[in-house]
Amino acid sequence: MSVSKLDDQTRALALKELAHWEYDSAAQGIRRTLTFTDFAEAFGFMARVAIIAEKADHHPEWFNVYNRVEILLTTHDAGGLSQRDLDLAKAIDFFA
Ligand code: H2B
Repeated sequence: MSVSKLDDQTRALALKELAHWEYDSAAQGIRRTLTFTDFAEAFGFMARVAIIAEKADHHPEWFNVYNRVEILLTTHDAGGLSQRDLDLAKAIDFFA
């Protein structure tokens, strides 16, 4: 399925709904950092996100140290932010 990069106006509008995320223009994606009580909580969250990411065939770039998870969502196939990233961000917010 083809997916296109969102234009600036659509992106700005969409980001108003995603309060925890900020746009990183250098990375062409959106970022959120989450902090959990410990590694087990952080990894449990990552496991839940991994299952939906795999089902959607859309995967986060992320980095974990102990209780912290840093996430970047971008669509490689589109060269920037797409609707798939917004959908995954909403799902991540649900688990956070
Ligand atoms: N994840 C992300 N974040 N961007 C993509 O463009 C992407 C992906 N493409 N997961 C998918 C997999 C693609 O490589 C496969 C072949 O569908």
